[in-house]
Amino acid sequence: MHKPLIFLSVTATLMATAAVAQAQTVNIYNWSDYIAEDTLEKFTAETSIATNYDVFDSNEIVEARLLAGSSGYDVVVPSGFFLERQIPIGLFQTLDKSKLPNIENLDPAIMAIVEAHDPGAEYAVPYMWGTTGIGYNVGMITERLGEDGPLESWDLLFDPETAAQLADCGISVLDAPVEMVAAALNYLGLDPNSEAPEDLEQAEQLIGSIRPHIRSFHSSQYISDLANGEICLAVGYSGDIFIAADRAAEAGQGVEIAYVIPEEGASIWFDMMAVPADAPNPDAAHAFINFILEPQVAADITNYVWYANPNAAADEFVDPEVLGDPAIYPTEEVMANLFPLKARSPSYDRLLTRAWTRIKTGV
Ligand code: SPD
Repeated sequence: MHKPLIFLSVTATLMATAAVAQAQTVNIYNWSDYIAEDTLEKFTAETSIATNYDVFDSNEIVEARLLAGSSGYDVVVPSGFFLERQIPIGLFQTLDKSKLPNIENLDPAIMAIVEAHDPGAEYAVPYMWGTTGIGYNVGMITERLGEDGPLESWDLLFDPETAAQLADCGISVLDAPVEMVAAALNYLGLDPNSEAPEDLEQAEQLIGSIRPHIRSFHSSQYISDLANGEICLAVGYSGDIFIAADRAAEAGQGVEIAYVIPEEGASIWFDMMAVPADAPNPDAAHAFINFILEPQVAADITNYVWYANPNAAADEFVDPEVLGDPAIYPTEEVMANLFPLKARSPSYDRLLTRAWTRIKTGV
């Protein structure tokens, strides 16, 4: 039996609308272990925009992709101190704030800090933020250093005698030259953002002095290595260490992981959502960014990855235990001990890259 013509026409229209909606895809390039399990699914359910989600674990990688051009990404999430130097060379397009009504949820105090990277939030808005400190295996470290070990200090890493005592259980540091050198400069009492070649030389010497005790340079592997007891100390990103601690606790093998912002201070950073100048689908990019700025969405991510979000309206949905943890949401006192990282100049970058290669290769 033939269907009535009107029925066929309505069906065809509905199918065409669904096809257009489905045809929209947003291509996202974000840090690994940095989103809740259901964030993308919920975004697609709410907007009918599909997602293509890739991950990276270093600012250098995302910068290289952007500089090569035609990355194919609609949303990328570099840290503020990289974004700051990527804006003037035209890597991003300005945000259309009329498509970001949820921007009003952002915390003015955080916006005042990221202003240094992108005045007026013309190109980017913050995604999550955190600190770079030390994660350690409580049992393994106290077994080697006793109860009086320098558990609150960068001595754990930068004091050659202490590092030597930990070498057998495994020390991992970030493969992130800016951050590792900044930590070393700060430990030496120098400006962590210094670009003076003689300061870099001192930092190189310091890291060189503990180089024989470092097992690996990696910026994401330490999560599972810490959780599995493969290493006992990692310089890492705050939330990543908490993820490791959570996985270790879930495994129930008695591995306890702690995160410390050392008393000498640590870097604080803000990862920023931006739209590449040649993004294939800027509309979908704005829809995604606006979705992340929803209070419940931001809180769900924080509750899953243990990084602070910049969304003031999200606080009521964040687990009180997370919100009240000064290692995730630093108190003013902790905050006073944190130093923001600044953009590096290209000429300093060349020196830094060479120094970092020498450090890693041990020559
Ligand atoms: N697994 C998520 C890691 C996020 C780290 N952000 C990088 C900050 C660089 N300082």
